Amino acid sequence: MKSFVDLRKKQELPSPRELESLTNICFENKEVLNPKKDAEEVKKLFPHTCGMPLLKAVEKKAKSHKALKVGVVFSGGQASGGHNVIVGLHTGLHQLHSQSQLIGFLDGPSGITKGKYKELKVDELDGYKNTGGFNLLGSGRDKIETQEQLSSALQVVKDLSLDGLVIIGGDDSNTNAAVLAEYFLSHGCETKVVGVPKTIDGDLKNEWVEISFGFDTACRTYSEMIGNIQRDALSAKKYTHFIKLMGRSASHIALECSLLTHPNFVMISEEIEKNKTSLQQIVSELTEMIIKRSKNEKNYSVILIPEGVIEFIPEMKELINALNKLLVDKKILSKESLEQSLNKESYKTFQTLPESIQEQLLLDRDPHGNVQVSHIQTEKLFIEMVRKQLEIKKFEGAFSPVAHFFGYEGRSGFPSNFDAMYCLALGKTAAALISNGASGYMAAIKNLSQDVSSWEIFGVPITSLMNMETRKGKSKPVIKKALVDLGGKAFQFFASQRVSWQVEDNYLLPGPMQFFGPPLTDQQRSPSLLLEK
Ligand code: FBP
Repeated sequence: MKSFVDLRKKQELPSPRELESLTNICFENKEVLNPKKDAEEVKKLFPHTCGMPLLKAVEKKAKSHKALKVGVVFSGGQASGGHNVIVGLHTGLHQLHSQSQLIGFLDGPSGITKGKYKELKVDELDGYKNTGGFNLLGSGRDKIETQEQLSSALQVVKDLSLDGLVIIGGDDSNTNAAVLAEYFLSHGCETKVVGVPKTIDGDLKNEWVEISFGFDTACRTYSEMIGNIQRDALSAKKYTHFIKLMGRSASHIALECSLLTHPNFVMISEEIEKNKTSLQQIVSELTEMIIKRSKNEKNYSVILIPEGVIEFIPEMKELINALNKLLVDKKILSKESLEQSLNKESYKTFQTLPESIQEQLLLDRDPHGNVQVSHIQTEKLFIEMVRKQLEIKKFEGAFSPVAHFFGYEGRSGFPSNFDAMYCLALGKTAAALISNGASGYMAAIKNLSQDVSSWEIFGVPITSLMNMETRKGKSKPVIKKALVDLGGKAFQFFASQRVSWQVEDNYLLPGPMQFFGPPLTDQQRSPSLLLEK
């Protein structure tokens, strides 16, 4: 008997009509796309790649193509579907010419600068089709930005005579793709650089990129677990579940999971920031809900907390910024020295926090100088603060909190059918863009809420998605992170429902993802993608 894994690896999924054979498509120039903000500054930094046209794939009579040699790299956190991007890229390159070669750089962008790579052949790739994770090549969070790194990358792609380089990554990695494309062009290097939009966080999205790959799988994985917990809560009727969900900044994952599961309480960081809601206000709202439910004999609830929420709570943001600055200035941070180093307000905020959270805030930062939000136990912070508040209110009901963190388990599972099809198509689009000589472009597919046969294939100039932002004290060109749009249809729908979710139990239990059989209608597309279209 064949195992699930064997069947899944062999499963054929439909492809957009235009990508059935890459010998039959070319790209038509559409309107020139300039950055919507800071166009002049971006143009100065990207003289060769700013002001390029949008490219749209159109069918044409088949013609012969030359063999291509292309490199590919994973950059940043895992997201399900990455292996299919590589399978799609390999398939596309081989449709163009049977002698094409695909080179995989190992362990992320440092694999490019250090020249660590392996050739990817069909036999090996067959074992990775429709699987999650990035273990075919490994990944990393290094950037290629110093002069030394840029010139090493140039030397490596020249030594390998690469026609193209595909960078599979999020906003920062695609910014890096644009930097490399510009650098290669300004040094007379023929290697075309193309980016592919990846991140479970869902914050790489815009007019052209409707969704990043990995988001759908991550949200369905978390939602299955949330649904299971909801059923457990309904059965045992005794626990209050505080579930922190991954998503470094934006709350797209929390919003999507709430649309899929209808929990009792959901924090949306962007709304907290807009309304300047304080930590104490959030705690009071939660406490009120717990008391109200307890009066209705519901000593259980399910609460979703986005990973990045503390950086959106005004007084916490101020405190974190002050601590970050002290760390950048290399001031040694001990709890004892903080009274002198922080202003009065921030010190007061710090003191209201449970000891374990105080310690986590003083821990080391990531390589970009950010607090490692996935390491801060926000779920425990809320539990402690709600417990205190309930004591103050002399609550007589039962409060038995359980803390959960759903994060890494959502990034490397078998991709949903949507992510699997989307990624194969993104890989083929990247191959087609390189074969058409495009550099500094991101592979983009529109019409994703529709049937695959009507998906539309584009190349979007990455510079058109950029603006200038201050990073580590310096003004830098970057792709703007897309936060939850509070005026958007997905958030508005959620906002219209959430009050009833607090009191009644409208839990949805989505169950596990389905991979075989007729598509289940509720699993075909992400609810926020459908609502926003
Ligand atoms: P990417 O933006 O690189 O896709 O990664 C997102 C993410 O999964 C966040 O949700 C999370 O905060 C972070 O990575 C965790 O990073 P790490 O894997 O370095 O612990």
